Amino acid sequence: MFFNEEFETLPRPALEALQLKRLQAVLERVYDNVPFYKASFDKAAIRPGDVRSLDDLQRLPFTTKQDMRDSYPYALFAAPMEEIVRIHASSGTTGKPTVVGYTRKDIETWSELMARTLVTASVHTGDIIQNAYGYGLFTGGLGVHNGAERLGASVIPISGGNTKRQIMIMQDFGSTVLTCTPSYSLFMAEEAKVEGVDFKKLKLRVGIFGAEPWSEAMRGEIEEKLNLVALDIYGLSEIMGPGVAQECFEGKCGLHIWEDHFIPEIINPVTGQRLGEGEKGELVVTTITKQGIPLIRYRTRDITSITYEPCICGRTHARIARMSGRSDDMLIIRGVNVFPSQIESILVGIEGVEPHYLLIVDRRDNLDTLEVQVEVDEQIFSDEVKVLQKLSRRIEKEIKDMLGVTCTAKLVEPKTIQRSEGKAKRVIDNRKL
Ligand code: DLL
Repeated sequence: MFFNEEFETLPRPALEALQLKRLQAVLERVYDNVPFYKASFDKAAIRPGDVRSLDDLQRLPFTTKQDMRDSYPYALFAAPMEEIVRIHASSGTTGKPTVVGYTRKDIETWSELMARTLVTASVHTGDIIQNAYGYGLFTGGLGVHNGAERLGASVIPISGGNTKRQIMIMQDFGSTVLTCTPSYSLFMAEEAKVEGVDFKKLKLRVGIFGAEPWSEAMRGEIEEKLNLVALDIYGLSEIMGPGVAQECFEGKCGLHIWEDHFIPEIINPVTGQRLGEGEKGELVVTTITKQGIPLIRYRTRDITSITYEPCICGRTHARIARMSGRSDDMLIIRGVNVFPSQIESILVGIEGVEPHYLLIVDRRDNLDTLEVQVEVDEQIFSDEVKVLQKLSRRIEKEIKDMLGVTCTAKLVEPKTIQRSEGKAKRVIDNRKL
């Protein structure tokens, strides 16, 4: 099933020709309209006209989150304010948010790409989408919403939060599709259990989960608890919002990144050199159709790899692997690089351990320490101390064996780790304080 078959299945030579044409146009646009780009291209001694092939893209400088912060709020906009019809922002962990603006055409493109994304996840007219991504400055709610309307599916704009009402609505309205963060879906499952609601009796068939890192193990857990097919959706406000890349229902193996609008590259985050197919590194994206705030070689900080192998769904667009973390979320504990998602995979694989955890990093006597707080199920928690100790030792050993990092595991009572209705907070790093 396609939303726009012609573009979703463009043979690679045609896709690349289109990319080059669009790239050249966007470079002219930013050079003429955004002083930041004029300065950065001039500094690199490159003019838009010098880019004659897709390979030439590598000669252009990167754009970073810091560049966006320095341009707060509007200095990177390439369209006059009279043409901007929507403004979103993503709240950073520190300081001011990152601001993005959309022209009317940008909103149309986003809606079209989000509709394509939903169809890629098997959504069709007649489906009832319970959209529990937050509505507001965050792009999740409105992004999915516009795509659902563009597609012609029924969308329930419930937004995040009020979990009891979510459960009621999914039963009474017969929601067939759930869209929210993966952590929130598990919170809903918990709440539903307390209320005696059986997901097997609900109509939900597919969940489109993203906006935060999650693991393959967590997918298994969600699919079992919510009785649906869980698919991964990727996006970021700087580039557009949700709908930059989507895992297809048929293949369920990597996320198609919409290459007729975005050019992906994978780079070594330290050297900035481009990496080859299959190699893991930082995703860099160039937007080639955006008007409001086009970004050239934007460093997402997200770690993944890319493949151009054909996919059984028939789409020709490259696939990026599930994000394994962010280069800036990567914890370095006594010199060992660890992503929270790696710890999550280990925890979810251990019986009796619930997928709710918190990593607390500290420094004592100049040595880093890692405490892994994780919930265990009711039954284990009421077991004797010996059983609990054995489980803690097992978690510590598995983390040590698989990741090479020493930690202490602290088993906590069910439902004591703070739940999130949006993006989950998994790490408290006290070293920075
Ligand atoms: O999270 C957009 C979005 C909304 C995506 C709804 C998917 C669904 P931001 O708030 O700007 O935008 O956060 C973007 O979230 O750079 C990643 O680090 C992370 N992220 C998004 N999707 C995934 C995913 C939205 N599927 C940042 N897996 C990105 C892992 C993800 N991380």
